[in-house]
Formats: sequence, C-alpha cells, structure tokens
Amino acid sequence: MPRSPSLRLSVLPLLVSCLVASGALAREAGDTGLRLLHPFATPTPPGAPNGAAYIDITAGEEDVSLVGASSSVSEVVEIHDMSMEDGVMRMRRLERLDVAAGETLMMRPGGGEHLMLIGLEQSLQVGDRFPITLEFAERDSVTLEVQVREAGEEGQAAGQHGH
Ligand SMILES: [Cu+2]
Repeated sequence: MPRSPSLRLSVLPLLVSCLVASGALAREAGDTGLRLLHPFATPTPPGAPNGAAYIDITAGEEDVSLVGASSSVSEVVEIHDMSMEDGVMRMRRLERLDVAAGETLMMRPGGGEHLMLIGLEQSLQVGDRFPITLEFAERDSVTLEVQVREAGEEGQAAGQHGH
C-alpha cells in the first residue's frame, strides 16, 4: 500500500505543537529542512514599552521568507534591522526577511536583524517563556517557545549545540 502524503501532512502540526510544549530549543518544521533554532529574548526593565527576540533561521532545500510575526506578550511584533548610521544605531522595519536555501540567518543582540516586540504587556524577566508565531511566505506559520535570557548567557549557549 503506498504511503499517503495527506496523512503525513495532517500529523505535522501536531508534532510541532508537542515540541513547543516540551520546550525543545531545536525543531524541524516541515519537510524542506527549514530549521528554527534557539529562540530567545532579552530581559526588559519594568515599564519598558518594547523588547526584542532573536532566532536562528536555517533555510533547507528552498529559500524561505519571514513575512511577519506575532506574540501574546506584545501588541505587535515587527521584523527589524539595526545598523550604525553616522555613528548612531538606527532600527528600521523590514517587510520581509529572506533566507536563501542552505543559508543560516543568526539573530543576535547588539545589531542586525531581530524581532521587535512592540507594546509589551509586561516586562520580560529572565526565565520567562512565551510563544511567538512566525509567518512565512512559502509555508504555514510556526509557533515557537521563546525563553528570556541575559544577552551574555545567550552567547555562551549559542556555542553549545544541542542544549
Ligand atoms: Cu527593533
């Protein structure tokens, strides 16, 4: 009896939600080899209106484009790029973030791309966890669990694969 492709597709969303529930940091999302690795956010002081989250996106066999994001912790989540212009750090909103097949985009605090959490419902404290949903142009959205960590801690954790 041939394997039914429709059966496999119907099982995938369940697998993804199980992984989110278990708090796994790495997960396979779909069957193109897309990998969304160690999502984290940095803590915010009380009353801060905005925060930032980071994730590593590895495109598999196909290009992938992040076109939006949302989370329960903030009113809006925007895709941002931060760079130095005339000696001043500036952020700008990106409509989409393209990752070419086989490439990895690593988001890190201190510059470059990040997910801006605008209009925080509460401050983000080390150890907090919250869901974030990433929307892609080519595929279904993926919801991940983000953990709040100190930026310095994260640098070390990033070097330890599989933890
Ligand atoms: Cu930003």
